[in-house]
Amino acid sequence: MKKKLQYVLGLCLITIMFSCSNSDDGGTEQRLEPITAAFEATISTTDPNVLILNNTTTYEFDFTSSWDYGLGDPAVTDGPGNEMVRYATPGRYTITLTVTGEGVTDTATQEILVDINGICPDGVCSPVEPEVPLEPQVGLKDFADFSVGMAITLERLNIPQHAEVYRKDFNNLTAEFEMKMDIMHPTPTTFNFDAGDAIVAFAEANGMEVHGHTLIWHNEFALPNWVKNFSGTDAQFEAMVENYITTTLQHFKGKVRSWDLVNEAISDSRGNPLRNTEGNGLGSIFRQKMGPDYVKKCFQFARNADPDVKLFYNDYNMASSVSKRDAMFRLVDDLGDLIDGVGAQMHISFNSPSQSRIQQLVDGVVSRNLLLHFAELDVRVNTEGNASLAALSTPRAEAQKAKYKEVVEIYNAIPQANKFALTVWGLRDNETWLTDFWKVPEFPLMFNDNYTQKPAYDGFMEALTVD
Ligand code: 9MR
Repeated sequence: MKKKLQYVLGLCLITIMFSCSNSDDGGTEQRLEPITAAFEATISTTDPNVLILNNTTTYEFDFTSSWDYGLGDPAVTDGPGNEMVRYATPGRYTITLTVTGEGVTDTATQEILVDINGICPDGVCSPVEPEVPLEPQVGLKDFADFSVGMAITLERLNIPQHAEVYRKDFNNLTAEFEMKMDIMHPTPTTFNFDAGDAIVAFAEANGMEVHGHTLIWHNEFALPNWVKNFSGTDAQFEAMVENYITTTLQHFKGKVRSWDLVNEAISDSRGNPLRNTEGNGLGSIFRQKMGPDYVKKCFQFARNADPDVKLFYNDYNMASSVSKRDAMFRLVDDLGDLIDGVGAQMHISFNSPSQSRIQQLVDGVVSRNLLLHFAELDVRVNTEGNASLAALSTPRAEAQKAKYKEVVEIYNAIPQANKFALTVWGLRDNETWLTDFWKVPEFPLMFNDNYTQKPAYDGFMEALTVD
């Protein structure tokens, strides 16, 4: 997103060395010395995402100048004074200054890189520097013999208090939305891995893993419009999906150790068939265009692209619904060696599903020698749907703690060979997706809005540390 800033006064600038190249230096015989475009670019010291552009072109006659900031917008006329342009999103941008004088046009260009710290000085991005705490911070991850995961957004990685807790307690990151199809394959001819790359950079700088989520998901919030309204043949659709899976997996090869390759393919309706043509956003364009074997096809494409990455099928309500669980196992059994693990989303409530139902699901995964990911854990407390619930009561907080503890105990007890990760779906209660979804207040996570730990956190910790 471009934001041209209006403030000019009082800025102190760090000059950085950007060299500008000319596309045409003449060489033919001309009566006049041709105009030569030139500009300087400096990073603002008050906002590391702002670039200050100074058109330094000089010419003895009148001339016009315009900028293309590389943000996908039309070129703009150079105004008086410096131009201040904000590059909010990590990526690679080419800035072009075009000048025209006495019928001759010349351009100067500069490429810049932007990461989660802002514009990279000299085009060199540095990994995010961990804020080294005075004393080593010990958290959940230090007591677990499996990865302790957290759902993050790129924006929150940049908030220091968030980053501090992430580093203390978690060692596996799942992007809440930045590694879905609408972001990674925004148009038929383009891919955009900038946000995913920035998340990987944060993880690498902090000794964390990244769990990729999610490549194939029917959900309208994760699909680009061009896929929803795909205009080609079914064969073209399938070729597009193969190319998407291949390109994405190869891009993140060696950096993202696991992927939810297919997400929520199974319908909640009677018999739990694959989602297909049902309306209200519940159907799957992938099933419609690629046929009943589409899940297997996708796993095969992925396996071809990267034989080493861990591939998961991820879905919800598989502990609470026996029929859905069984449908999932039929799907998974059919995949054979193509699949490494099952992601069991744990969007649960303080009182449901029961310990034994969760255990049955776990036993089914373990008996198949698959990895188990307890994914997307959050524990609802406002199951009554109380629209004016202002805070979590002590008894309900204790019940929630007990459920967290139960879930972690179940997970911790599985054989080491089946352990993979247990991922919590958000840090603070005020950032849960559930409030939007249920339209009532919710408090399903382990941290309060002020980053203090809730009893739920103690429940997680006790399951790891108390015999
Ligand atoms: O929590 C996620 C929310 O921030 C996103 O806007 C949304 C659409 O991308 O996805 C939410 O996460 C979903 C997850 O990817 C799959 N299982 C259900 C989760 C809640 O909708």
